[in-house]
Amino acid sequence: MRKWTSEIGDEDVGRDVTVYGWIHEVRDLGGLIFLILRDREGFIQVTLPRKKVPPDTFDVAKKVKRESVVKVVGIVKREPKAPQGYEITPRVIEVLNESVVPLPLEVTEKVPAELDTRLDHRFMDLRKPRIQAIFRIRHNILQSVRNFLSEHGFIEVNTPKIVSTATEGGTELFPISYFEKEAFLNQSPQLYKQILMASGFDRVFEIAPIFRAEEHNTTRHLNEAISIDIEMSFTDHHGVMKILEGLIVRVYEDVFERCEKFLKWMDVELEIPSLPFERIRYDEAVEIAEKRGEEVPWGEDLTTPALKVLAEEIGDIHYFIVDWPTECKPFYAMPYKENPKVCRSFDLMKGALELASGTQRIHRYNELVESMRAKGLNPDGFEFYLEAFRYGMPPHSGWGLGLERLLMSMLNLKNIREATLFPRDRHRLTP
Ligand code: AMO
Repeated sequence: MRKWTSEIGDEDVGRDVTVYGWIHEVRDLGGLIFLILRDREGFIQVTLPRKKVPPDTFDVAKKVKRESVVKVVGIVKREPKAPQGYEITPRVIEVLNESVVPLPLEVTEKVPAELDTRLDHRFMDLRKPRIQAIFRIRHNILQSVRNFLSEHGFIEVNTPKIVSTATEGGTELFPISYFEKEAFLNQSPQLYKQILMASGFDRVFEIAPIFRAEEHNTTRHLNEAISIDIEMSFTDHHGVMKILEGLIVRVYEDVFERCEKFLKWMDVELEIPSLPFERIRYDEAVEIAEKRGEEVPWGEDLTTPALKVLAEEIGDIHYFIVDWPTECKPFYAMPYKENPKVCRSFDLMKGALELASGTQRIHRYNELVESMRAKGLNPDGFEFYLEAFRYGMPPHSGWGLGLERLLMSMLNLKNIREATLFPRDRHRLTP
């Protein structure tokens, strides 16, 4: 008998339904009370004319506090002025758990709140339909990713998050104590997804947290993020770029199709990108930036201002920046034979935001060891990884795609913290 508010339809008119939810609003006009009940799927108006409902039910409605959890049983009527076109005249209103007043945060959003206040009381912030929509869409993205990659022959795996080495240069590791040994939280499944290529899995993907001890507090960085990673054998970087652009388009199509209600809650109009994505070389990107007065010394990462002017020139679209200087990318990136200063690498951008990066990997043992040394790494610490390259490692490529960045760019969120339930940043360790 229980229905979500969204399930109430013409077939319920004149019948009894039971709904559960939170008291979103109370309008008490004396002899007539309107309660707006909110559940996961939307709202329903509960209308109590004093003369038409049992006196004790009317009394409960008189006293009920906003955000209390209630059960409502009553008859459905058509009501064009109500949020979903229906209202319930209740027989019973049972308060299952009363809320304390005042509320730490306004769910109706009549009073705007700072992001920090919202995150401090995140459980309450997440009650807002506009905010909950982000996570309903996120759920659909993940489903879409899993379907797409499975259809393309990828196998979902989980690799350890407690590890002994760094993988990505540039960001620091979080040290943890692991009995008598030194250990770290993993920055990326990089080494393990590569090892699985030596095991013959051929195509794997993982959706899991990555931990990065970024000191800087930006609107694009988290200290704990979710990365969608793939690794694929017998293909080069072009092969995995094709998978990546195909995946992005599929995710947009699926969200467009399945999340109409949530996109509406968020007031977002989705534009499905078209294939193939533009590819521009690193040196072309630098040239564009420099024409607009943003100097990028060759071999350095593109700065935020450089990416901003690049996005202004190219537009707020998906595009790849390919063929990065070898010194910009980690040790496992494969340099071009004909020009080892440049490697088989790419970043996927949306406007000025980096969504993903990937490379073809060095699969020959000697070259890999040499590349590690050139980057100042000691191969001894990577023995468990390097061993896999000695006994038949296929050529392979892969990428990592930041889930929060994908959500952020899709839904025009201004801060990456909006795209994660309980963000971990430079200052935030709770909730
Ligand atoms: P990279 O370090 O570029 O590459 O990370 C891949 C993608 O992960 C996301 N990301 C982050 N998102 C939020 N906060 C962070 N601190 C953060 N750090 C990374 C970004 C980024 O594009 N091993 C390679 C991938 C590969 O080559 O397979 C890697 O980790 O969206």
